[in-house]
Amino acid sequence: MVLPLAGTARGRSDGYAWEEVFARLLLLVVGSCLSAAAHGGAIVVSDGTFDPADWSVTVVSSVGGATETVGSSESGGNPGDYRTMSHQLPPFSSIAVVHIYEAFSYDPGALGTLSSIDYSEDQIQTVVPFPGAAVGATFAIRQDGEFFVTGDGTFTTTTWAGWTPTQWNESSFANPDFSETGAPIFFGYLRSNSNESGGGITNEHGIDNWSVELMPVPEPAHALLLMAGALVLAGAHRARG
Ligand SMILES: [Ca+2]
Repeated sequence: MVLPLAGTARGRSDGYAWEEVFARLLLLVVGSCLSAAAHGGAIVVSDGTFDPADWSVTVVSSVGGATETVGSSESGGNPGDYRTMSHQLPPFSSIAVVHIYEAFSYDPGALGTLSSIDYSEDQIQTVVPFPGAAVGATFAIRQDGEFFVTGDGTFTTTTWAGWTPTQWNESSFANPDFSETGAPIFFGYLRSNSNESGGGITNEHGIDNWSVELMPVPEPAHALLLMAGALVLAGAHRARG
């Protein structure tokens, strides 16, 4: 059975056809811009369950044989599941480890220049080597294989506590590229520790409710195109009427 090609086979002898075709093409362009503009609002990426498969772990510094082991717990979080880390620190040792959430990246080329970042996480120490022991914490990003960190979220808490630092932008980091020519950006966090004593120590801690809120720069060009499309459409309709 052959379906009739309704519409497409109909001849156009009036003078408005090309105007309408142009208007429809523009509408298509406007439509694709609309989908991009939808990203003009904030993009929130968060993890409160911490499937190990979603995260990479990179030891960026280790002195004196310090190590970090990573795990997950199905209870005791804030609430439920959380991500566990344990630092084993021989005498006079130190370590710094970057954890990156690999399940999402922000591509400025597709989503637009990244304007600002709001970050928050919940922290806890579950096994402290001595009262008042601290764990170093910062926010971390990775771009083009390079790590950049910012903020000081060093914590001593032994109950869940939130770290909600100030809003960041490109200048908060050493040398990343948040513009449309920048490579995709990945997000995570850093943990560090040091032992300046002559005895080995272990420090166990956790993270929950890791959350990144990304704000792209609004693009006024889209709004202008939208207006142009609407005007051409209005013109085409007037011509037909
Ligand atoms: Ca949780």
